[in-house]
Amino acid sequence: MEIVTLNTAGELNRDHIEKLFNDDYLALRISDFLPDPAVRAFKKFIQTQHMEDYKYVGVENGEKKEVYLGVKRVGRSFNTTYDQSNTKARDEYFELARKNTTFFREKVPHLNPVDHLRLLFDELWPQRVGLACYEGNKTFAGVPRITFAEDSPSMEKPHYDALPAKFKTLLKQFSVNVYLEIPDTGGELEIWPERPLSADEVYQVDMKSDLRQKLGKSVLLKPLKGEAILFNTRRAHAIRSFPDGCRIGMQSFIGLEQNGELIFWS
Ligand SMILES: O=C(O)CCC(=O)C(=O)O
Ligand SMILES: [Fe+2]
Repeated sequence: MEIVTLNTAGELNRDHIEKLFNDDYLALRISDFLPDPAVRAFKKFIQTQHMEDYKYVGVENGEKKEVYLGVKRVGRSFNTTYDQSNTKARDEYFELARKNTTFFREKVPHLNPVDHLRLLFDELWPQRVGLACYEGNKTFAGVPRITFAEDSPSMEKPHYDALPAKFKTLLKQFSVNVYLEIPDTGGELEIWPERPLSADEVYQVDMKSDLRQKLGKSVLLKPLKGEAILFNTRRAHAIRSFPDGCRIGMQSFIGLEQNGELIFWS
């Protein structure tokens, strides 16, 4: 399975997107997606912001559970709204979604790399492309994710990401990460080149089981500063631990809907 690397955002075309969606690629890498001055500006801003634990929602012993996999985030993520009886969490997510989008634009005078990718996809993809919308509210896309060396061993646990079917039945789900800081040693993105699971299958995987032992051989990708990497999040993936420093990226999911439309959200 191929890993394709483009030198610049300008090289991206519709064929690459089709091949990514068709799972012909294990990953699509775009070098220098975010120019250096912008990498520095986003990183500097993110490092001054309040951070919360970015809990992963997985299944343990048949029940949905939040698991801390070593990642912190700035702003909220949509998975905080998965428990639909918690209307407060949902309201807060959407309130912060608007606020954070505006705040980032005011504070960092560079094009947000996740917005940039969303625009590129909109220009190249024949169907509609846009932020995901739930109950009339637009989501936020481009959450900053931060991991410090001491928390990094928790990220080695393989996981899958899938929007629960109660929100939307997506054909496929991908992720884009744009990297602002990568430790010198370790911090690789690890992907298992196996058949992507369905959303339902993802929620049958027990996070307590030793997934690493069950999965076959993986592929390691060492991200570069300013690079964008896209991959199918219904394939098992993990991040390798690192002894020093921190790892910072900005991330959005990309959902391929049944009708070919694309939605972005974090
Ligand atoms: O930080 C990364 O390299 C990958 C993050 C991840 O797990 C995801 O985008 O789903
Ligand atoms: Fe993930």
